[in-house]
Amino acid sequence: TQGQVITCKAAVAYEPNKPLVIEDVQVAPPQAGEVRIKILFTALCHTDAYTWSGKDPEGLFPCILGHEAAGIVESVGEGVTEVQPGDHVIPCYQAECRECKFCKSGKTNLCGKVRTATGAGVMMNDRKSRFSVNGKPIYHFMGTSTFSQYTVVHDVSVAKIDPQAPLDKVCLLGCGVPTGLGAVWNTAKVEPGSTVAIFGLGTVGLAVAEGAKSAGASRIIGVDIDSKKYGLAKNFGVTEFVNPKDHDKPIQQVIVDLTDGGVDYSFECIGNVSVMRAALECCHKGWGTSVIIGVAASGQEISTRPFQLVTGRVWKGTAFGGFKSRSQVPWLVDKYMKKEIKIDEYITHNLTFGDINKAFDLMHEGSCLRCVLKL
Ligand code: NAD
Ligand code: AHE
Ligand code: ZN
Repeated sequence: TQGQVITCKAAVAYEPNKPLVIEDVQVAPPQAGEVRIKILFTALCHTDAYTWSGKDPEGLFPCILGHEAAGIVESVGEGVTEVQPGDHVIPCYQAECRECKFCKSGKTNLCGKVRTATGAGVMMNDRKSRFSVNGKPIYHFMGTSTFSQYTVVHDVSVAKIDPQAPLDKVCLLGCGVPTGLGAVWNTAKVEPGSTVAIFGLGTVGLAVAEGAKSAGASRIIGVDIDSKKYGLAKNFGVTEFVNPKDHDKPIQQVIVDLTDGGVDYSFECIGNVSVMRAALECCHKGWGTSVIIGVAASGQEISTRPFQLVTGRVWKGTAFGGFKSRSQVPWLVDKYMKKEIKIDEYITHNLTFGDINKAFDLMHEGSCLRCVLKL
């Protein structure tokens, strides 16, 4: 198949919120600096639903969504040296070129090399898509488009992993689990004994709990409007549960009262701007740090009294938990293989690719964390 167009099944999002359509899609061969991957397993992340909803300012239609996956390299374009056909890989929406201003700064995991193309749904080389249906182009998404049996990505967006690792599990290391762990370890740098509040106990929030537990946090307060999340959350390290619906007081006040003035660290894992405010304001005066992880819709803005920052609270954000993707995803895979981090526990459902619309329905049910699809 090398050098040839591959026809395979992909789930195409033609319009916001309209069911995805499983189509025969043509996938062009990889050009210079590109890699074509056979995707074997993909999970769904809340961000896929966000873009599908039409609220993502970078959302383009028709497109192929999906960014939490694992597969095997099918072929590589000219000049690709770090992976070859047969390598087991995880596509990374946050690239790492190791050459740009961002990569060289040592201050961030963001990479500038292909970001303009991935935000525009095309490949960097010719600013065109490698996907088409009957000659009509279909946009890429986040530089990954894993809801397809074959996808083409930039070489700077591919992490080569241990071939022994089970791809139906480590696909989760493409997004949600590293994001939560890294928010704690890299962005907040939670110290032993710290108090932590987590808003939103989906996969990202539970990975924050897992990270906080491993960092030695003394109290891990989980906040969710769905009380079903508590039973689950205990297994990930959450020590106390607060449901905002059980209180008349603003949730920030509830947490300040519970913690003698506020928590040392808080994390927003929902994408709701009023919760982001509460997460900042439940932090302790003088040092409390709040990390925004959730992605909020186009047009939404955060606000608080500047006094909150004047009096020492710190507001931060994180993308992919601050992890350098190509360098650190293989390390996370190794940690999973050594049983140092969980993955299996986040997978509550397994379905086949044809059931992808059902998988999105499940996402809105409290019992579903991650649903893994076999392609
Ligand atoms: P999810 O839908 O599985 O989890 C969200 C949780 O928030 C659910 O348990 C829900 O009950 C709860 N919730 C909703 N509204 C609430 C409210 N008002 N108060 C308290 N709890 C509430 O989502 P996920 O896949 O875990 O992703 C979480 C967020 O993180 C999303 O916004 C996603 O787009 C974003 N995300 C960001 C990054 C990043 O790199 N920054 C990476 C992955 C995901
Ligand atoms: N296009 C969106 C951006 C959404 C966003 O912030 N994405 C996160 C990853 S979410 C993964 O589930 C991210 O990594 N952002 C940094 C980047 O470079 O995109 C919008 O709202 O505009
Ligand atoms: Zn995601």
